[in-house]
Amino acid sequence: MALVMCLNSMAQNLILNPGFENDIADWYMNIGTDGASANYTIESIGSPEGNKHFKCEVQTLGKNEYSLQLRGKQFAVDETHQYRLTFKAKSETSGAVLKVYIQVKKFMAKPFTLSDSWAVYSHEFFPNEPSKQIKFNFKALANYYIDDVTVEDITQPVSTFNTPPSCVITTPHVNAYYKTGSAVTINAYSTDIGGSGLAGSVSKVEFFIDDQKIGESAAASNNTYTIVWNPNKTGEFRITAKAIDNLGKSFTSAGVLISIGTENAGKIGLSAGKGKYLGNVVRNTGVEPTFTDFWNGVTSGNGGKWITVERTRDVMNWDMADEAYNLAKNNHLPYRYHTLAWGQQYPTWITTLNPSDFQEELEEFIKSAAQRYKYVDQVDVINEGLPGHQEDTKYFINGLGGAGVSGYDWAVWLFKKARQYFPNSKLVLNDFGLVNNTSNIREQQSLLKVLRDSALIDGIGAQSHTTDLTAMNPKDLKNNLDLMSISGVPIYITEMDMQGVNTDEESQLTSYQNLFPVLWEHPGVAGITLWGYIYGDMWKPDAGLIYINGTERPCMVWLKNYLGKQKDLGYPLIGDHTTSAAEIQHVKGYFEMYPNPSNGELFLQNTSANNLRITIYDVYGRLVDHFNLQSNSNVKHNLLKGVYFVNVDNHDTFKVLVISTIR
Ligand SMILES: [Ca+2]
Ligand SMILES: [Ca+2]
Ligand SMILES: [Ca+2]
Repeated sequence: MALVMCLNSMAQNLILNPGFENDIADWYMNIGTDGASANYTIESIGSPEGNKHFKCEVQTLGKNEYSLQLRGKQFAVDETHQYRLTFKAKSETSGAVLKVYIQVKKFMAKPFTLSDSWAVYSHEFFPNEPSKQIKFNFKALANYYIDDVTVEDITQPVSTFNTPPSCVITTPHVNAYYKTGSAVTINAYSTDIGGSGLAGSVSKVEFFIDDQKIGESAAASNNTYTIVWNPNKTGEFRITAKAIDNLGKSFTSAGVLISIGTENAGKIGLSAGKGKYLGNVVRNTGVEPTFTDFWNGVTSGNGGKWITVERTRDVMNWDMADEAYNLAKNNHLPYRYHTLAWGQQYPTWITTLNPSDFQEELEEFIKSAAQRYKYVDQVDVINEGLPGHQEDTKYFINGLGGAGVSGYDWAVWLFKKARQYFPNSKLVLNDFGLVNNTSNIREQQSLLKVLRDSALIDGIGAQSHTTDLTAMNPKDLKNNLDLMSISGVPIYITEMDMQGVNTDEESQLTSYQNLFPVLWEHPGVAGITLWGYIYGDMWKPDAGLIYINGTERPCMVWLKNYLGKQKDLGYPLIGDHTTSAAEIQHVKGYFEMYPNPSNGELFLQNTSANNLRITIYDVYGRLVDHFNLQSNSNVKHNLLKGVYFVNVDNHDTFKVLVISTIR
């Protein structure tokens, strides 16, 4: 990006009389009428800037933190710009807190703990109102000294660079399976925002099967372009989508490998047919027997981490990752690879490598993972790379070229290698502290911009563990998801767990009821992965949804009910059923049986005005049960794993598949 117009090279200080050189002009000193008292003076010895500085000698504190306050004049700001407040200060009482309000009406504040010698303090912010005002609050019984107050617009210069459009196929997922004759709905999320260039628009998205164009769409709903493909042959196919922006620049999505066959497709997980996957994690203890009763996406919690795979240099161990991957592969579920680069769980031998050896080893790890796992829907390329999150991210930063010209050369290296070796996977930047923290989102977006400019990013991974999520209010969560969406790529909720604010069933249920729908229904969220579900046997033990004996916690009962009520879109993880389309129609006329396949609990519902005689047989024709089902009523029946035939009124017989039984 050589062509950069330096619009902001002459940043202007928005504070009048910023260094108190005109004494107290343009500043107002407040002393509350609640008993607070202080001496406000201008001193002219020892100023860090110019010849004068401000001093507040606190004598008595008031009731409120704003009882003793120095405030400047209001100044206008652009709410889309970023600003930086800096000032010099000290207090003879080291550790005294100076709290600064940056607000006229809408609350914004930052406390600073002062040292006993002059130092520079700074804080960056995005205004949440059209005018701002700086207000220093003196909160301790101490002397405070202030000088050189500055607020500057630090918004990055506008670039003439045209960022390519994003394009991410959100459904079907990699490894999806359809029975011939089923329609395949292809959704591509595409925008022309989120890069360092000016925002543009998407003119159209073209769709391809094995590089043959099958159609295009110029109309988006919530940034999603859709076509329906009716495959007329069996086999494996590679779907891609190509977005073209208003200036003619294009980008072709990562591929999506799907297969079409003659066997029936499974209907797996609570969200089958409900438009998005709801996945879970396979822990070190292996695949939970009930996993596919509930979940239709898979991540290995630890198996894919570099330390697990290559604890000893060049000795690869994929056992744990294989187990999770095979669960996904065999059931046609989306698989998330977690993770290529994490500054916490990495082999210790990498810390002593020189950059060239480090790059060779890391590339070998990435290549090996990609070669071993063909059907990976998403890759967490970097995990927890935000500044301050994992100190040892430094090994990756130093080993991969540091910040460099882009500011993120090390990260760009990783995403380029991931793109090269995983051409059929979405590349995701994963971190915690996003759903609940706008500054972290902004920070992440400075890297996302660089990746968007190079078309290297397909998703924002927001971990959403209980510590971030459970106590949030729905409005803040919605706002933060909206903010994430301005990066122009889908959001993947990657490690969700919630234990409730009181760590009990009731508050957990409240958290689920308040927050899960915000995540699920947000148009920018492409899918959700939970981080465990068995109570006591997960990273956050109290965040479980089911007790070890199979009893569901209230949030699980609610979750099933909530998802059950969502509109049926025919994807994901649904294709044909164990009954034919004609049978289903007939069934629905007077009798319903669900879920099918079942996890052992089968609901039989008589929707007719007459009582029905129900008889259940197993595959050998042996009678399993028989009973009367009253008009307009339903019963829950428990069955062991197997295939059964349910006969209604000695007339219609329906097949039900029980794929496992609740323990
Ligand atoms: Ca001064
Ligand atoms: Ca563009
Ligand atoms: Ca190696």
